[in-house]
Amino acid sequence: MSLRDALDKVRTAAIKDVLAAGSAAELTRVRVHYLGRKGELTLRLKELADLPEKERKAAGEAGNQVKVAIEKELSRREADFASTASAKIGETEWIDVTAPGTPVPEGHLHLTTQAIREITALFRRLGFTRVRYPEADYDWYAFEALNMPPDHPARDEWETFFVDLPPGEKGKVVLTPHTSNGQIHELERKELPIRMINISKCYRRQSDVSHVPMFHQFEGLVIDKGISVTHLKGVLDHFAKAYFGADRRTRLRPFHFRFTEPSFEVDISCDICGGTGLLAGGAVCRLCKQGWVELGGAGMVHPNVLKATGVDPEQWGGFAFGWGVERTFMMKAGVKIDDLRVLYKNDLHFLHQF
Ligand code: FA5
Repeated sequence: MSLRDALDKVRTAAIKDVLAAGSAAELTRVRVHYLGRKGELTLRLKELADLPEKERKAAGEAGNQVKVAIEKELSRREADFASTASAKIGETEWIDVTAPGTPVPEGHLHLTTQAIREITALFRRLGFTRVRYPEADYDWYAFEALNMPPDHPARDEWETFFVDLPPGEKGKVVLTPHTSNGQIHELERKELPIRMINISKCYRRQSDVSHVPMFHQFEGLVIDKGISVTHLKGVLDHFAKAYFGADRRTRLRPFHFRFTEPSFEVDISCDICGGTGLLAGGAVCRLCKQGWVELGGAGMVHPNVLKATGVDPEQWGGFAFGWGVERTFMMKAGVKIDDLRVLYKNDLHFLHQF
C-alpha cells in the first residue's frame, strides 16, 4: 500500500472513531491514539523521511491535510461536548438568591475592653474625664508622692515589678502596680478642680482565682472645694447600682491606705453565691468564701499627697478610689465567672459566651 493510501485509511478510521466517541474523555483517547507522540498518524508522517525527494513534498502535503481534517473533526466534537456539559450545569448547580446567607463569623471586643468602655461612659455622665498615664513609671509617682517613702513597709502590698533601668531623678522605674500614679500626674498639672477617671494596666506578682499578674484598674480623683465623704459614697453608690443592678449591695469597710485618710475598702455582694458565701449544695463559694468580693479601695485624699504636688490642702480637698476592672466585670449580674484567670486564657469557647 502506498503512503497516500495508508494516510487515507488513517483519516477514515480516525474520523469514524471521533464520531463514535461518547464523551470528552473518549475523545481525548482518540486524539492521543492518532495524533499523540506515538499516534498512528504521527508514525506515518515519520515515514516521509524515507521517501525519495521528489515524492516527499506531495506526500507531506497530503499528510498535513489528513492531520488538519482529523483536528477539525476533533475540535468540533470537543466543542459539542463542552456546550452539552455547560447546559447541564443549569440542571444540577443552581442558587436560590432568596435563601438566607451563611453568616460570616463575627468577632467582638475583649470582655475587659467592653467593661472599660462601659465604665468610662458611666463616669463620663457624672462629669469625669478619661485620662491615661504611663504604665511604666517612676517610683515617685507610684509610691513616694503617694505618701509611701522609700523602704516603707506599706509598699510590700503592691508586689511590684521593677524595670531594670538606671534610676532617674524621680527614682527607679516600675511597672505601675496601681493607677494611683495618675493622681500625682493629674495634681502636678495644677489644673483645678479635677474630675478624672484614669484607666490603665497594672502589674503585680500575683496569680490565683481572684488575681492575675496583669490587670486593669479605674481610678477616680475628685479635687475641689468643700468635698466630703458623702460625695464619695454618692458616686460609688451610683456606680454600683448603675453597673451591677439595684439589687446588689455594697459596703464600705474601714481600711488603711497611705494616700487617703480616712480610707475604705469597697465590697459588693457576690453574684456567684448571692451574697451568702455558700453554693446550692452547701459548699463554700470558691470565689468569695464569705458573700462579699472586694472591688477596690477609696478614701479622702491625704493632705501629704496634695502637699507633695504643691496643692494647698487648706483650700483644696477631695476623694479618690481605685477598683479592679476585671473584678468589677466578674461581679456583673449574670456573668458568673469563678476564676479571674479565664479572662486571659484566650479560650474562644469562653469568650464567645458573652
Ligand atoms: C489599690 O491599688 C489602691 N491604689 C486603690 C485606691 C485608690 C485606694 C485610691 C484609695 C484611693 P488595692 O491593692 O486594694 O488598692 O487594689 C485595688 C483593686 O484592684 C482590688 O480591690 C482589686 O479589685 C484589684 N486588684 C488588685 N490586684 C489585682 C490582681 N492581681 N488581679 C486583679 N485585680 C486586682
